[in-house]
Amino acid sequence: MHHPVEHDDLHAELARAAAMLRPADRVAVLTGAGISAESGLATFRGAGGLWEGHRVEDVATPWAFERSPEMVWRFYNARRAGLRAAQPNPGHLALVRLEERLGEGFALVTQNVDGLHRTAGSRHVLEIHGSLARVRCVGCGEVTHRSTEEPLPDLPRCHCGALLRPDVVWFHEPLPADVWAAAERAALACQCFLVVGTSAIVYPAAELIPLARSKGAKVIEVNLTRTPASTYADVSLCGPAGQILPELVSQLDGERGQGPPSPGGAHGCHHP
Ligand code: BJW
Ligand code: ZN
Repeated sequence: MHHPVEHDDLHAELARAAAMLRPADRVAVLTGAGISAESGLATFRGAGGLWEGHRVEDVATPWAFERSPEMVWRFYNARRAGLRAAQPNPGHLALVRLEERLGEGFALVTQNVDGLHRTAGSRHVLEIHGSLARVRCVGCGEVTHRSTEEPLPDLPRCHCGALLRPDVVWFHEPLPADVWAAAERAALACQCFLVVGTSAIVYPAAELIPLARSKGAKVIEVNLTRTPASTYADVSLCGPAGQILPELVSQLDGERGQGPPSPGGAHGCHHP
């Protein structure tokens, strides 16, 4: 279905966003599961957001792992397996181009544990919720790289005999202090803060948005729907990140891009 008015709106909003991004030489980006949706990876919330009938808040906790490490490992082994078929999409690649343009002035803070930003070629990536490609021993604390290409046992164990867990951040756990400190610095220092594909309800990640804004950064949001971050956004670009981000980054270089995203793809914001 064609919605010419909404497309004109999106086109005007894209131009406004590009005008905010173009003069900035320090840009920080916060991404969430939505940027990997077009790579075929499930998001946590919304349609299909349940896993074996559990909410993420019930699986991604230290207590779930104590009670049922088998259940928690089924969840993470399934996601590691899902990654084997997943490729970075044009949204990830557009952020690589943005970093190439900005160099040291670019920081990418991601809540995602899928590693797709690095696979795409992004360099300054801050993985504040950890990585599916690492395990950590609950006994001796050793952290080991375990490629997602390699299947793990149903209940993997450390050489010390204790259980291994995914090296990710569960609810009620602290974020890795050094990575989080760098994320805060990036949010405080940037002139433009781009928020992509996150429901913006998980803290402290969501705190970065008002933090950046409090220092005068322009906030640009890219999402299929409105979120709590929309309140802080100077521009909300409603549509799939894999279409919006390439268009936005192309406009920075003064390219015409490929015209407005195709009908049925990007369109007006849903109000959930
Ligand atoms: C598209 C799209 C397309 C779809 N294009 N868009 C302050 C206030 C209130 C609560 C708290 C607070 N501080 C702490 C809390 C508690 C808690 C919390 O935030 N709870 C909230 C739910 C209320 N936070 C914590 O517990 C944190 N820890 C902590 O604070 O510790 C304190 C402490 C200090 C000292 C000692 C001890 C403790 C930790 C939070 C960890 C979150 N972990 C998870 C799992 C990681 C591992 C894994 O991946 O399994 O992180 S939960 C899950 O949510 C995952 C995600 O990174 C995170 C955010 O989700 P995300 O990425 O936003 O995904 P979705 O699915 O929610 O949204 C997708 C979005 O994309 C949607 O908006 C779509 O519309 C959009 N979209 N397709 C563009 N194509
Ligand atoms: Zn160990």
